[in-house]
Amino acid sequence: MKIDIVTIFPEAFTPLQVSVIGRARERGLLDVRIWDLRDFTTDRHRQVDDAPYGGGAGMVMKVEPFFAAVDAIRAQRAGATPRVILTSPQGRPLTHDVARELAREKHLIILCGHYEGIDERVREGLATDEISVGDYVLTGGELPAMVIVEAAARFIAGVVGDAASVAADSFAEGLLDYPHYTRPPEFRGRRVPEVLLSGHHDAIRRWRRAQRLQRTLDRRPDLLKAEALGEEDHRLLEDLDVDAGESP
Ligand code: 4GX
Repeated sequence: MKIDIVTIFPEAFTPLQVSVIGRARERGLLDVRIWDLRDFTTDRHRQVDDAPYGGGAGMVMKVEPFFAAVDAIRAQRAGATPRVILTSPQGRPLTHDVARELAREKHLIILCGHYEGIDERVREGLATDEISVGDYVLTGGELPAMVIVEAAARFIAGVVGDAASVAADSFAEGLLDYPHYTRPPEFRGRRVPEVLLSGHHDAIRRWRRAQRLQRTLDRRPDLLKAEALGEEDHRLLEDLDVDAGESP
């Protein structure tokens, strides 16, 4: 998968050089290129923003550098037509399903905005998608761009070593994760739940499933997809109702 990111802060993208994404790039599963928007200005001051027509506070990002950058990217990356993503609080919320949909693309271009916003003609004439990473306001689109790369890349075959961990991912089934433990069996008076030390694999599987159901009911009932629940889940849920509010 090819991903091009257009930004006024190319140096902000070191997180994509490490860990799972860094390794995926080294292994050729992901080809990420960072483009400096200022390289596509034509004036002496390399100006990327200007005062808003109609007046008001703040600055607006200029339209021409974004079009010139996307033209250059398209020229260098022959092939399939890319999705062009603008990150903004006005966008479609990024979810598990949106990330998986993006991961099916061969080529993404992500445009990072700053200041009060971007000239509307970038949105109209260049962007195919506008995506938000959450209902809060950041100072720029760089972190949202990296969040989108992270979330989408996990769905590319081979990026995450264990494909089962992607399939069993919290949001794949509409259920939050179960609690995890490793050694020691007791730490400052807190014991690992006995069932996990029992070696009774079916009891462990049922306990984990019940924990996932309980946590989802407690914290994110909006995620529960009734149609995804099986017969055993309904039995576990009946038991949970009785124990509601009790700690594990
Ligand atoms: N999820 N921001 C973008 C500037 C901006 C405004 C409008 C384009 C259009 C954000 C978010 C976010 C702050 C990044 C404003 N660019 N992006 N920036 N939440 O808050 O994606």
